[in-house]
Amino acid sequence: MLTTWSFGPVGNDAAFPGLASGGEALDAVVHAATVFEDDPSIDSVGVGGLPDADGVVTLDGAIMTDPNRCGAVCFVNHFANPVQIARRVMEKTIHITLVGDGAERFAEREGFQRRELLVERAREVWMQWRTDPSAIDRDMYQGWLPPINIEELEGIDQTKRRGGPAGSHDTVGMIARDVQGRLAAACTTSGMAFKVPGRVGDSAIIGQGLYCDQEAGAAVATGTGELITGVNGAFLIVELMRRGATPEEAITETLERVRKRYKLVDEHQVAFIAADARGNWGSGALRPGFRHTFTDGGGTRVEDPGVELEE
Ligand code: SD4
Repeated sequence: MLTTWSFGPVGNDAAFPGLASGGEALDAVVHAATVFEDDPSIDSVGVGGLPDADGVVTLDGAIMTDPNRCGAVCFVNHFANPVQIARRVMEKTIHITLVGDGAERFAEREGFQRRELLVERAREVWMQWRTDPSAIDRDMYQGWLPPINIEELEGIDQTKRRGGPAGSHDTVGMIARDVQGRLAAACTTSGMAFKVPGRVGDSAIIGQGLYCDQEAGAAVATGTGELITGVNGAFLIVELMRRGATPEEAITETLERVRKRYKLVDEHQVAFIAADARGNWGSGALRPGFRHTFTDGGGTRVEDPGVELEE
């Protein structure tokens, strides 16, 4: 199992025993995603996620094993486990993506329980942001605290330290490979903190935040969604692997595309994890600060990525 960020052990360690005893990769990524989503101390997914500019927490999540086997939900704000709901969309409907009110009514019909997603700590951070955005500890949230509008983006001090620190929390993406060699990918997020209400990022869009094809491999993204969307990041990585690139080569080329095509500011970060169909895997980030969590029979390790494009 390969998971984005350094808080990966809590999900990997819960899901890996099932994988090791012959369970399906798909079950493992759903299990891990649920653990992250239910943990209120992780402020970028599920319960405890930071809200949008209006103080409302909205979640996006998706799951995928193959082009004809994927599901997603976006803009869910009364249910804590978007990846589980995405799996139901995949298994029980002819559709791939449900959003907003329709996704919530579907979840309700499927028996999911409504839950309050905004926890006190997240509400306090939001209040602080609303009162004085400059008082937010940008070091802590660097990498995913967005410039909200073009004016702010233009005003950002380009000399500030770039990228997110090792401890920063972010969207959780997971790739699992089971004993039969089947791959599955999942991605779950509360999106950018204090985003413009209605904004949906890359995480639950098939091809952008995640992609999986048993013939080629899987990739999952984290970071500033707007930079990932425009290059179809996860899809691009899988297609490069299909043509023979290693996971690290495919990630490097995709990160270079992002760097070339966007005007990057201090807050921007993009990172990917990827695995090919043969079981090779890798990770990479635009800037320092990203770490992945890898679990196999030898245990769980939180490690620096193989690629960091910028110092
Ligand atoms: C998004 N990629 O909504 C997600 C969130 C994230 O760094 O990973 N932020 O843009």
